[in-house]
Amino acid sequence: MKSAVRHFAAFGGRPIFERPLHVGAPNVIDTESLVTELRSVLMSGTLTNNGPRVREFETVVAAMTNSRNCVATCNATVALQIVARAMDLTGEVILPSFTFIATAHAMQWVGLTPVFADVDPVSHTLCPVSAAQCISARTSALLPVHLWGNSCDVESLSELAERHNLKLFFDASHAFNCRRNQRPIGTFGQAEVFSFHATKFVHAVEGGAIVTNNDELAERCRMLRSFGFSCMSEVSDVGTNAKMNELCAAVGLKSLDLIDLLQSINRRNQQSYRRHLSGVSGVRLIDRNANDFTNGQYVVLMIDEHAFGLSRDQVIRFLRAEGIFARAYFSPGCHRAEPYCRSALHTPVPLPITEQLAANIMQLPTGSALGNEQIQAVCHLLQRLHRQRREVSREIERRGGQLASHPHDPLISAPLLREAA
Ligand code: T4K
Repeated sequence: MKSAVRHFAAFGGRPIFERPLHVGAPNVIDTESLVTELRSVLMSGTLTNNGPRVREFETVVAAMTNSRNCVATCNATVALQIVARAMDLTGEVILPSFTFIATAHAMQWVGLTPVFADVDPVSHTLCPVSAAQCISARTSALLPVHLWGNSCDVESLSELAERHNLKLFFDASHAFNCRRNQRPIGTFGQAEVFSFHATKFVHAVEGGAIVTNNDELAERCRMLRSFGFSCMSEVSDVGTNAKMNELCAAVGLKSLDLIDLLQSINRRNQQSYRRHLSGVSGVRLIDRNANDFTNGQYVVLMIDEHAFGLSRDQVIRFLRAEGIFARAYFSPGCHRAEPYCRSALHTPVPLPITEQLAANIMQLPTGSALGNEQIQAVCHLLQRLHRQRREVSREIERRGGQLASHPHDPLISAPLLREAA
């Protein structure tokens, strides 16, 4: 039990968790049956190029999202590029700045200009009013993101896209098996893209999927995914290699088998965090939208520095020193990252909500690696940091901002320059 401030690992005490807890630690799949399945794939002689496991994976994903078509890919980043190419987008694409950099990079990579709009302060998804202000003669599409599994304001964004004759496709990397007003994510806009990266609650080690009800678009995506081949030897477009392989598909299928269990674990963890953090001033767990069903794969906190007594960055440093590897997704917003920060073209409107979220939002570990005991320890630490905020701030100041890091922390330690409140 840590009682004096010198016992905090950031001040040289012993970390609570020698083996760190991660945001995004892969959920454990039934290893025995997975190994049997992987052996059978390896023995089958078909390892990639639209094999039976990939086709089965696509069938399952299409069924679960109520979509007519699913095109499995090697990851979501390339899937977004393929959709953009398949829809012949040109010029500018409007997307939120408050997202993983892959959303922006995917567009830039295919020669489009990402233009950043602000997000809604409650759902953290693309604000239709801000997006409307970004529309120019060069805009060809809107690319909203269902961040944390929270659905976008699909109705307003569809109406906006229609009014300006823009394509609409969604980055649904966080939102597999989520629903908006009972309707599955995967059926909105011209297409939606999921990620099945190892850090996602269901995963294929690396993987992505394009889902669409537009058969023609699906066919084009399929062709672009495999070098632009329209049949075995005929090339009809400049394609890429974005195929999912059979081993990844086999992992993905096993992971999908466990989806109910993994979702209930996430929900249980969310409730546990909520219970233990209620009453801690300055810490707020972000809620899902009222009519959404979400997969709960991100535990997202807002730190109010004034009320909590320490800044978000300071809280993260203290947690990480203890082996609780909290993250600050997605700080700074994409508009502050290279190369977008260099040109006003990318940021035509002010982004006050993005700035605010990027400075105050953080994520805590969840998933099958965590039980109530670990969650209690994380919350207890937050409670203690708040209770001892004044002594902690004084001690940070005394040390000139120099804090100790966890021995396994890959983030380079930097002095804390900001003053504690
Ligand atoms: N759009 C959005 C909105 C996204 O969030 C993402 C990806 C994409 C598009 C693109 O999807 P993909 O092309 O990746 O399919 C991670 C993931 O790499 C990335 O997929 C994810 N979003 C993003 C939010 O988080 P990093 O750089 O934070 O990953 P990394 O390697 O630091 O992993 C996080 C932690 O998880 C590690 O510190 C340790 C733990 N971990 C991770 C892996 C991979 C493990 O314990 N074992 C593992 O195997 O980006």
